[in-house]
Amino acid sequence: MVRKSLIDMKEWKDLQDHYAEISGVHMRDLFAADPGRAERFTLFAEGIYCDYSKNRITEKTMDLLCALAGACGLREETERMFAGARINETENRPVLHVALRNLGGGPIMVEGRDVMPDVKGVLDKMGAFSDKIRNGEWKGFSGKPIRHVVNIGIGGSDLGPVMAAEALKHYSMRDLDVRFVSNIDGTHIAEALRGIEPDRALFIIASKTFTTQETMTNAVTARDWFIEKTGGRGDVARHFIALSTNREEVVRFGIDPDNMFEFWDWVGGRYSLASAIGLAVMISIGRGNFMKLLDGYRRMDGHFRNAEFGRNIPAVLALLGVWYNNFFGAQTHAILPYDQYLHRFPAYFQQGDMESNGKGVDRSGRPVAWQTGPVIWGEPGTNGQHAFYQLIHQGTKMVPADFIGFARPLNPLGDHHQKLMANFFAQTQALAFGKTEDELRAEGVPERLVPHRTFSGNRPTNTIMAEKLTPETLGSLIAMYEHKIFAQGIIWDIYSFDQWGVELGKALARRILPDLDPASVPAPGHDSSTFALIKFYRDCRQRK
Ligand code: G6Q
Repeated sequence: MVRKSLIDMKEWKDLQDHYAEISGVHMRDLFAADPGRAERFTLFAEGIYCDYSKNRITEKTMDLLCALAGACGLREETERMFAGARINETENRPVLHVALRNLGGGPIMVEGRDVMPDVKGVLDKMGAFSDKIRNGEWKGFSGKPIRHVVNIGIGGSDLGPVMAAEALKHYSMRDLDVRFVSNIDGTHIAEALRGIEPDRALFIIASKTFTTQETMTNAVTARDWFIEKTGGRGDVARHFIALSTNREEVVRFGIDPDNMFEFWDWVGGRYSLASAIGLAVMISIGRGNFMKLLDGYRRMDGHFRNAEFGRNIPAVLALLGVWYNNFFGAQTHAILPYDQYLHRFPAYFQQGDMESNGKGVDRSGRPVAWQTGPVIWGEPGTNGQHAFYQLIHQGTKMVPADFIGFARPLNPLGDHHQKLMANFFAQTQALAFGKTEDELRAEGVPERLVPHRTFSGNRPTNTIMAEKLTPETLGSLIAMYEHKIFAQGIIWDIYSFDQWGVELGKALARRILPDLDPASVPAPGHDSSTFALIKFYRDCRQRK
């Protein structure tokens, strides 16, 4: 179905008109005029408290945005996703990460077959395996239990497990040492292998395709290291397992197919944490906690599927993102967790969002005439406050931001948490309300410093809170962002579940690789810059 161009929709034009009315309005005035504003613009669902009152919106804005979501078919497209339709049309696949957490739910059909028994079967297998690693029943070749778990993967097969292992470290089995290797740069694996006892190591080769250059190179290096360190006595099959969809390649690598944990082509890499790709996390936090994580996801899936747009946290966050991205011209969006355990959360959704919605043509293949996904970035608070927040407060760019925080600390130490949260609340307050020239003068600030110390305010933020960072909360937060990304993709009329943009660089790297061999004659056809760079590299390498 060819959809009407987004910018030709009546709902879009209504928003343009509304933008003209509201762009000069200050949040200070919106708050002053409406004592019920915070309550009006706060949602609470599945343990997630989402205050979006500090945005440049009125009720009319939200009504118009929700009307846009309706006109773009968000409800229908959501149902198509949950029903297993092939909504990833450029790869001709369904998009069913929601099936991975549909535990206790009904059947989900792909090509007339319920996928839930397979999902549960793999989860049971993961559970049994992680129990054995954790209780020491699974022994290395020398008879000792496993102590080091090294996950080798990249992109979607790395960022999620790293993020979740860090986020849930508090719940982890501390005497298991879980490490992650992703980069093709040999430094990554060289450092990751330091101090590992080979007879107590488990290598998890996490690759959906089992052909990814980085992962397979690192896997072969790990296998060579293992064989060398064990003097050939080590049993690769006891120390290497695979998370993959590609049985043939897994077997070719020397992994026992019984130790392959399967997932399916309807699980996109960046949406695969809840699949077998999460095994390192399950080993670290245990089967029970992993199931709680899935339950948090499931609850947010249900909320997104069923709540009306105006009461729907992922939909509201998506619509606010569209509001700033497409009407205010904001180029970026910051994710700012006030929790050290979430330090990889922005990086995880940097991929989740930018690989999904960094697209330049609509679903019919026409170049889009509107902005699509923003640049996603962020760091934990309060560190960021002492680094880049200056620009968010006083720079010339609008940077809409999500502030994420928790009421209860996992490490209650003195007054750390009270101070952390005081900063958390203060930042969104400062961004919304700023500080006026009059206020500065009343404080006796010298006139020449007044412009420098003025804060314009009116800078939008969402405050997302939960009682405590638990596996359930993390699952709900992840699903919240996943569905936000999906909803924005539908509104922008783009395919969010392919990633053709990463292919060209990979293909060119394959072509360049033989040219780096000093004995080779570089293939013709490189541009003059690339040719000169390769020459410089080869010359440096040939110097004694
Ligand atoms: C994610 C992408 C990409 C992918 C990696 C690893 O959505 O598809 O980041 O996850 O390229 O792929 P493999 O798991 O196949 O090694």
